[in-house]
Amino acid sequence: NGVAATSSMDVVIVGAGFGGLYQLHYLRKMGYKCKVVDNAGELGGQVPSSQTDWTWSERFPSWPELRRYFQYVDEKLDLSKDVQLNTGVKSAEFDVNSCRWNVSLSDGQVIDCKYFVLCTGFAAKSYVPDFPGMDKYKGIMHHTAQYPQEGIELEGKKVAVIGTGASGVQTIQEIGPQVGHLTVLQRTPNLCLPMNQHKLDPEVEARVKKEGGYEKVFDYRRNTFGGFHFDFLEKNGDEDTDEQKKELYEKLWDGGGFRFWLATYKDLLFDKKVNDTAYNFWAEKTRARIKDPKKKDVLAPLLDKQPHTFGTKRPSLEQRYYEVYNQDNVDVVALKATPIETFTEKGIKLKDGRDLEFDVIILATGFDSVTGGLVQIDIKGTDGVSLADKWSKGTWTYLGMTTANFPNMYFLYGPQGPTAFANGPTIVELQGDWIIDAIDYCEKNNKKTMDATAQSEAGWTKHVAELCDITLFPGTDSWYMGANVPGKPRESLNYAGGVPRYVRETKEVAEKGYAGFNFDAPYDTGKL
Ligand code: NA7
Repeated sequence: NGVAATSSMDVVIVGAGFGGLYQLHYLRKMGYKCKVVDNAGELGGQVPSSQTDWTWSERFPSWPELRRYFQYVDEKLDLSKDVQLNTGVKSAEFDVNSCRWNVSLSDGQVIDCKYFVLCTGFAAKSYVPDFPGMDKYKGIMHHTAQYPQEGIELEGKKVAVIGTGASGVQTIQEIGPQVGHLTVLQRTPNLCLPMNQHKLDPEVEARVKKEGGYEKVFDYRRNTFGGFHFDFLEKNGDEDTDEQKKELYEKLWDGGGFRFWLATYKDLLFDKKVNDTAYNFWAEKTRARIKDPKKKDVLAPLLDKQPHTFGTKRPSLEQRYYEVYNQDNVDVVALKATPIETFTEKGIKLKDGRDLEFDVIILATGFDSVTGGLVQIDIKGTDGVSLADKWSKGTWTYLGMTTANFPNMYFLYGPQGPTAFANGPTIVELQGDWIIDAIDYCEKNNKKTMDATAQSEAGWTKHVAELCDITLFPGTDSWYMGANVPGKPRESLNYAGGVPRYVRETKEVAEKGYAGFNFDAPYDTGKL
């Protein structure tokens, strides 16, 4: 629309995490001219995947190891030459005349491209609550997503952490042993599970690789509910006696990671009574680790005071989280009983009159998850309506990868896909392949545009809601339901049907010649 493009591409990809780099690698291999842009100063961002000639040293790798992995993949696949870092997308507009996207970057460049692929991840926009008096505070304050890379000297300091999601838990267990005094301000306890972190034996890893073990795992993952290398059992909770349940729970607990959540009875997330047995087991295990009876009740309440149904918020994986609270210099404030009255120049005043002073406040308050990263970019479709406006009262997608009136635009790891209940790399590969195939289909068949119909996105949106409504998820306030950010529409942001069903449904659409999409639809060019 009269915008002078400074360069022309087949595909612009937003985000240089695993999702974006996957798109770049395969689309480029197929001959498409691609460019990746990312706000960040280095590649990375999401969890790694299947570069099988890399040897991981730990079950859950640290950031330095992830960074080395990305450097390795970058060198091997020569990715960086098509990646522009430290650059954001300011806006993107679909030109109905040329049927191409004009993508405006923060450095002033405008790229015109046929396909616009958003791989921003589900946590691209951080969320900071509007606490009273926040601007009065004169000390050091950071959201976890903007925490300085070089770190902050915390030894001997009085520190507050607000929020106990995955970021809060990780922060608390890391800094607890370093700081002078730590106050955790917790609104809702996190039903954390043992990470069971351990070193990987390079010899064992080498053998597994040689025997094709990695490929087997990658194949298997596509057939499990969460895209992990384990799955729900074939039985419901009431098929087992209490003793059998206990035995199973012990086994899952020892296995660590998400097993206790996603490798258990298949009705855990459907039947509250079965769920309660898991909650009780969790509470017993966790309470045993906390010495102070008051802290016990705040961090791991008994069932009659349970904060939410087990597993309806993402349980975080912890290593020594609960032991940190056994230190004398660590306090926890239950914000529901004792809310924040105001921030002050030196710290935080609570409603019970306590005036706490802090050198550092860490806001582990999460993200405007799943949709926030997409709608914060000013994207305008065929009718000039922005994505933010289109989704202001609720999210509409087809297959969790496209949305009507935004032709040739795809997103992955976003709303209405199996994003939050599932393993990131699995989803990024499955959706990534689907998007790559769709682009290739358009090119091979000389299609100028591919756009979801209003009807098909209405059908998918209803389907996603129905899949969620029969589970226990809607009963809990969580970012899965858009309920963590005041004013955000409450809806299922995630596809709760599991990975295999999602794969089947999306594949079927492709096999039917991309049923539910309009190709080369005429747009109102405003010329009549
Ligand atoms: P999360 O998991 O959304 O956690 C945010 C935390 O911040 C959570 O404990 C919230 O309590 C708390 N929070 C949010 N708003 C407030 C206010 N107003 N007052 C007090 N506390 C508040 O974000 P993370 O960054 O930890 O993790 C994001 C995901 O990344 C995670 O799920 C993993 O998949 C990886 P609440 O529970 O809402 O009461």
